[in-house]
Amino acid sequence: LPQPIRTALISVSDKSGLTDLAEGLARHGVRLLSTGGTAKALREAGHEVTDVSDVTGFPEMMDGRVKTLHPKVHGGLLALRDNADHLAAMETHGIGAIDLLVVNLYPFEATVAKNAPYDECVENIDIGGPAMIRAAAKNHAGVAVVVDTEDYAPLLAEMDANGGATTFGFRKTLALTAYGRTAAYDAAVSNWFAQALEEPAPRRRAVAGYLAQSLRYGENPHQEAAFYVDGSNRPGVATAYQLQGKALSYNNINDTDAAFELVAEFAPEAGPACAIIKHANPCGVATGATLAEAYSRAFDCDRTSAFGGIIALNQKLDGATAAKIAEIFTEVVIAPEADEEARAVFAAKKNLRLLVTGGLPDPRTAALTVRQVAGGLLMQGKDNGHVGAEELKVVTKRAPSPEELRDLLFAWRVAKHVKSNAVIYAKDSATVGVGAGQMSRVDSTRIAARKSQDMAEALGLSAPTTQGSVVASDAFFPFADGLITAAEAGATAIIQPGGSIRDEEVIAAADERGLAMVLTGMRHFRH
Ligand code: 93A
Repeated sequence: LPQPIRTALISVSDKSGLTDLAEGLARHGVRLLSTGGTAKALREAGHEVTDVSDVTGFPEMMDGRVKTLHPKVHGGLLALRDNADHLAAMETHGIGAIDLLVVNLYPFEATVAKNAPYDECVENIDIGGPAMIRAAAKNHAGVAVVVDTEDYAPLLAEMDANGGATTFGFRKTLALTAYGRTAAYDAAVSNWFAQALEEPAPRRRAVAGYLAQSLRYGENPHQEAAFYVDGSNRPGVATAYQLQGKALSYNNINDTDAAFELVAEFAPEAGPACAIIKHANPCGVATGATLAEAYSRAFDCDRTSAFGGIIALNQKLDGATAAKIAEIFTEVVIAPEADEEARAVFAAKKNLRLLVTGGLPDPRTAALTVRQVAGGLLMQGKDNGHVGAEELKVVTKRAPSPEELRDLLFAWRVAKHVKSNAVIYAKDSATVGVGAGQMSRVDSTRIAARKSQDMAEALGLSAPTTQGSVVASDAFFPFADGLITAAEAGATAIIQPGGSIRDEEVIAAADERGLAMVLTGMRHFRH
């Protein structure tokens, strides 16, 4: 049955759209109750308002921590309209029914995002707001609850269509939105504690988010999709701003994230680096004397796959690099910044999306990753593992040369961002072959070598680019076959975790061929 709205309680931090809403409600003769700041704003706009403190008989106190937490408010929201006991209790205690609740919460997420001090974040944890929202949503049989300024117009349209009342279906949808909001809000608070404690706490914290962007479709056009923000953005974790190009798709966001996380492994102070991503795997990663050179070298790893790719850079995008990138079709370019010249070059490429982030995420920070499985979510701490040169264990007769060591560490960083089974060939701090996502390690080893051979032919080189390369394997070689394939392709050194029961066999195969091999003791599965 449509429920008429006679009394509304409005308590909003975000005052946008407030006067339009009040005018719409006034048209239907709705009586307004409000908290301090909201009541003031409404009066200034010429509306008649009753202060909640006049309803409760208590002033707002303790810096506003207690303003609506009172039986006269919660009774008015929770009482069942068709229950004789509830109506009698209202009568006895002088509680008036509240038919509409409009609340938007203290801006906790925005306060955290602007890097506010600890105490300010704590003060922005709204208590009374969520309590009212949850009460009103529970009582959706009789009460409408609005938590988003976007819902003001639909609410007024609903009331216009129903003579000042709302329908049950509409109130149910509002309740769905309301609990989604309070869940996301509490998840943001929980995430913030996890950050403050510098632990990802996958066993303890809540996971939820709020809608940031509706997407045209998901991985495929017949799949619905949306992008949710979980409120975990924090200093040191970059957020992207799109400077140009059409809206990002589901796959774009996924691939761009993979690209930027990978390039962030290369600190800008250590020199320019570039990663090119296709289907969430790199098809080229390189450093260079200039950013343009880093891009060219990354491009040369696999020019075929780079077409329509996502490019991530670890330094400010300049005009020369932009001009090189613009030579082929690219979906997205992401960089910490982009100079005027680069922006001008891309301005001519209407479809290319350019994103700037203001910085690079720190690959060592603790964070949480979430993946959905049937009936639940799998959570784990993000793979922020890192292995330095001093932690490597040389297991072969020959130790790697300084150049080999540099390339081994380079390849190892890349391996972490390649789907398992991951095998990466690298030379002079650039990938020359990437084997990703195969069900057997030896296949990844073969595919990467094969791709590099194709590339050498395409570039008109006399020797395969794997000649004199090094190889990283994200997990141990279960048999010697993968290592032998790599050696036959021209690799001279290997980095891998070790730990196979056949390690000795693998080490012997390396020694026989004069290869240097180091063990990391840490693996980088990515499934
Ligand atoms: O500090 S609170 O958690 N205590 C309360 O009792 C309470 N009631 C409403 N914050 C409370 N609110 C929040 O105040 C609302 O959720 C809203 O965000 C804000 C509106 O305050 P004002 O009308 O004074 O601007």
